[in-house]
Amino acid sequence: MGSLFLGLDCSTQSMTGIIIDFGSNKIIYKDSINFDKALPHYKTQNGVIIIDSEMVIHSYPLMWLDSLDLLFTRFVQKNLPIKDIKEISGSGQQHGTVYLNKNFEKKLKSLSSKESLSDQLFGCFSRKTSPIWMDSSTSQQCKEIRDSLGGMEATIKITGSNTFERFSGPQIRKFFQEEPDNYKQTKIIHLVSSFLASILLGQNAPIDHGDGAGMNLMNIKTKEWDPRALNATAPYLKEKLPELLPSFEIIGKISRYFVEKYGFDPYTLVLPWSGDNPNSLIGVGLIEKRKAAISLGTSDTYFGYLDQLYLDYNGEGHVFGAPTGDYMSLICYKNGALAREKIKNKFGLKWKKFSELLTKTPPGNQGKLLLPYFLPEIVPLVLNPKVYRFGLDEDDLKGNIRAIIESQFLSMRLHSEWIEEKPLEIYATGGASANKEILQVLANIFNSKVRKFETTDSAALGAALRAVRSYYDFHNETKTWKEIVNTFLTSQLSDFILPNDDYKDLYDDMVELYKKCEVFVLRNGENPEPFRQKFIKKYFPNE
Ligand code: XUL
Repeated sequence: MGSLFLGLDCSTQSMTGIIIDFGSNKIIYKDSINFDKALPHYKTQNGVIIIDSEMVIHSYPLMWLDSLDLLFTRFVQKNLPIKDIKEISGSGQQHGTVYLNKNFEKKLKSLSSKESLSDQLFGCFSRKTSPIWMDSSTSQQCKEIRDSLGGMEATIKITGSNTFERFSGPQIRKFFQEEPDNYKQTKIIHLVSSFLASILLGQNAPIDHGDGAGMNLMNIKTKEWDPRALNATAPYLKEKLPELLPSFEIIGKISRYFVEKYGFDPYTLVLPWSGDNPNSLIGVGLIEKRKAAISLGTSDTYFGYLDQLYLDYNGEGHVFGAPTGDYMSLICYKNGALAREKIKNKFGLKWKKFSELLTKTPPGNQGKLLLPYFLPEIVPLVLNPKVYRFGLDEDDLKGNIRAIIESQFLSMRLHSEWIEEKPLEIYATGGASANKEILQVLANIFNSKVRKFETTDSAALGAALRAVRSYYDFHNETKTWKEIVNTFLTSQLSDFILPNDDYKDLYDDMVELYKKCEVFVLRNGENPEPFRQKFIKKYFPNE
């Protein structure tokens, strides 16, 4: 042993750490601190606090700090070779912002290993909670910023995305408008990723180009803060933002706090953290075109690697920086794991039974369909959550199980059409990717091969692999991304799930049906019922 790398991931519901040994291509340790369970005094539900209905959703930066201390305490208890860790990087849920006052950096530089991070940094916040990606309360600010930038197309051209409620810029504007004094007291605004990188480093860390692109503040071409976007958002904003940096540039060595408290080597290098999706791109080895990944976590995301900038002028998708220095495309759904759980829990099922029942209904679900807006949705934009059912009874156990899974993948297929290239292969990751039955539905709907990995924590793994790449680069021993992901991930691969060609036409038609239902409900389109009846007649003539 000797070349160990640590990848951390502060996701919506937990803090995960993965230590890999690049010499032997093995994950030597993996652990996760679940916020609700391990830190119950914060009273979060699924890692978040609902401040106002389902629109204002925040979390506690202090809780993330406690989880980091807790994770490293476990490393010590397990006698892990912490000293052999050469470099650390991390991953954060994207878009969330952390607001810090003038005490932050001073305190960070003088942390005592005798006390916890949260006790020492308690007084350093100009806002106690952080709005996170699930927050949908900034429609007004989105409009104001978009108008000021010259409309949707101009906004997409400048920042890589239309303005979105969860993006950091609109969230910062809302804070400035609603709490001007606290905004004034704010010395620095971090993303979840750069906040935690700062903690490891002991001083303010930069925001990387991957996560920076999810703010509506970074110019997607120059990868610098865009003065027009800054002006449209809040005054004196540039002074309050860290610098932007490529995600592969090492930013320094680990802070003394972690050396003294947990036994890290003082020469352990730190790489900028990035967002969970850019990290996952590497964690599943997506470094070439014609492949896509689907992450089935708290949020469901569909993303792919882009070798050049390619924008979605429909305004639903995003372009972020990729850790390779290129770009990535992404669409994001809020009704991911929590929507699947709503159906599972409604019928009091365990996942095993849920999967078993999923195989008991035919693809196409006899024309039964639902639109799964249990929570406000991002794609398509739905601010008033409601579940719409077509030919499906609310109490139909098996029908609802298939309907929720089919609806999620039909929506992904429909709304990823802007990426133009049909993926030849889809890499699946995130908690629900452990479920083969769900992945079979995915393979059939996209008519594409699906690759399932042994580890579902691609964000933490991606962070560790990014650390590998930059470490060797730093030591003038360049390894290509291909070499790194192929060497490491080949040993992690588990299964291929093949599509069943018999269902190709059925799902081609069902995407159309799904689209009609969506347009009917959300945009006053024509009634989809005649089309649905035709679909039933064609594929389920005996019903
Ligand atoms: C991506 C997004 C989510 C969060 C949380 O744009 O909002 O995927 O990163 O996972």
